[in-house]
Amino acid sequence: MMKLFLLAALSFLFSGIAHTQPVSPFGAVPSPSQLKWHAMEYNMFIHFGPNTFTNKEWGHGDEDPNVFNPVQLDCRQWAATAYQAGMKGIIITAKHHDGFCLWPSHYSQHTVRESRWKDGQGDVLRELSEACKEQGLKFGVYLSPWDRNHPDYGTEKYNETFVSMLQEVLGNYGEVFEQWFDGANGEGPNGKKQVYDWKLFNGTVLTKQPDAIIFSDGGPGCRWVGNENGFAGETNWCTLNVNNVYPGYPRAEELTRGHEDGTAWVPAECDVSIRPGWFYSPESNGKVKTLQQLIEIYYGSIGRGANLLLNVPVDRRGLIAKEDSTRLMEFRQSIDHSFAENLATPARIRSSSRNGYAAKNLTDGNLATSWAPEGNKTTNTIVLQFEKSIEFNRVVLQEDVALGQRVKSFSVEVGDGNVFKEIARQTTIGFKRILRFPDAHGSQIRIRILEAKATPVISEVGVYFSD
Ligand code: FUL
Ligand code: CA
Repeated sequence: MMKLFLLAALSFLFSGIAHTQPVSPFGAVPSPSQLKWHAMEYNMFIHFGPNTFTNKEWGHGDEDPNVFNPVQLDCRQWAATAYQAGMKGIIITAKHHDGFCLWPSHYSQHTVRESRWKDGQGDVLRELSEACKEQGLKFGVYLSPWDRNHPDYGTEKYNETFVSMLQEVLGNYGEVFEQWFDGANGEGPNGKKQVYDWKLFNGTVLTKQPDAIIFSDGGPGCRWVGNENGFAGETNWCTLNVNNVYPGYPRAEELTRGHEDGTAWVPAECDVSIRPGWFYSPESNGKVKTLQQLIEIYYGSIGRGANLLLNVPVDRRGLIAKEDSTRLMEFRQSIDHSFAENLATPARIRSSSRNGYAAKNLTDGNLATSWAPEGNKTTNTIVLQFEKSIEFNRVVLQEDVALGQRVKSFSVEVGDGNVFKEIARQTTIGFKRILRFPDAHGSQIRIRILEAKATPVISEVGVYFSD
C-alpha cells in the first residue's frame, strides 16, 4: 500500500516537472561568444597610422615610414578614456589600406620598425594590448586585406603573406575579441586584382583565437551595418543568409536590416567616427560630433539591437585629443542619467506565463532569466501595474536571443484602469530595443506582442524617465 502511494506521489511529481518544458531554440541562434559580444554593446575603434600625420584617409602606401612619429604616445590614456566612456573593448587599425603595420611584422618592410618612432623599437599592438588588459578592456584588431604597399599584393603569394600577418597579430598579443576585415578596395578597373582566400583567412583567425568574432560585410561573427553613419535599420534581424553575402557585397542596404529567416546568426555592428574622417586631422578639431548627434547614434544603433563601434582617432602626439574625450564623457553622463532608474522594478506584472518563465524574470536585471507565455502562443500581453501614476518616456525590451530572434512587431500602451492608449509601436526587438516617445503618464503600461515567429521569450523590460 505504502509502495503504491509512493509511486503515485512520484508520478505526480514527474508530471509536474513534465509541464516545465524549456522553450526550444528557434531558427539560427548565437554562439556563446556572440552572446558575450552582444553584451559588450559599445566599443572603441581607433584609426591610427601614417594617415594621422599626412591628412589622408586612404594613404597610397608610398609614404615615408618616418612620418609616423607619435612622440607622446600613451596607450594607457586611450584605454582609460575608453573605460571611462563606458566602452568594453578597443579595436585598432593594425594595418590600414596603406599597408603600414603598427607592429614590427616579419612579413613587411613598411612597419613601425622602419619609422623613427622609438628608434624603430616600438610596437603599438604590444602597448595597446597591455593597456587594455590593465584596464579590463577587450582588445581587437582591424587588418585591411587591401594593401597598397605590399609587393606581393595582386599575386597568389599575398594570401599566404596576409595569413602570416594574421598569425602575428592573433598569436602574440593575448586574447583578441574581434577580428575586423574591411571590405574596401579602391584599385579600380585597371588596378591590381587580388582574389582573397576568405576560407583560409577565417580559418586562421579561428585557429588562433577560437572565441574571436569575425567582422566583415557578411560575418561570420558579426556584419557591417551597411552604412558608416551609426544607424541600424528600424527593423533589424540578427540573422543573415550568409551564402549570398560576401565582403564587398553591393546591396549594402540589406545589411542594415538583416535577413528575416536568415540561415546564420550574424548581428549588425554600427561603425561610425566621432569626427568627419576616420583618421585624425588638425582641421577636424572643431568638427567632433555634438552630444545630440551621439545620442541619436546611440538610439539608432544600441537602441535597435546593434553594437556601436565608435571611432576615436588618436592624434599626432599619440593621444586622444581633449575635444573627443570631453564629448565622450558628456555622452556617457547623458546616457547614464537617462537610464539611471528602472521604474519597472517595483511594478506588479500581470501576464500568462509558462512554467519556469515567470513574469518576475522580466525585471530581475538578469539576462539569463526570461518570461514566456503559456502554451505556444505567438501573441501576448504584459501589463505592468504601478502603485500610483508614473511619468516615463523610454521603454527598453530585450529578447532572450540565446533562443533565437522571434518578435516581428509589438506596441506599448499606457493606461489608468481599463482604458489603454497606444504610445509606440515597433517591429523587431532582438538583443535590445529602446523606444523613445513624448512624456507619458499612467499607472499601467501594457506591452503587446503583436506578431512573432514563435513563442516570444523576453529577458528584460525597462521603463525610464529621461529629463
Ligand atoms: C572603410 C575604409 O575604407 C575606411 O578607411 C575605414 O577604415 C572604414 C572603417 O572602413 O571601408
Ligand atoms: Ca531577466
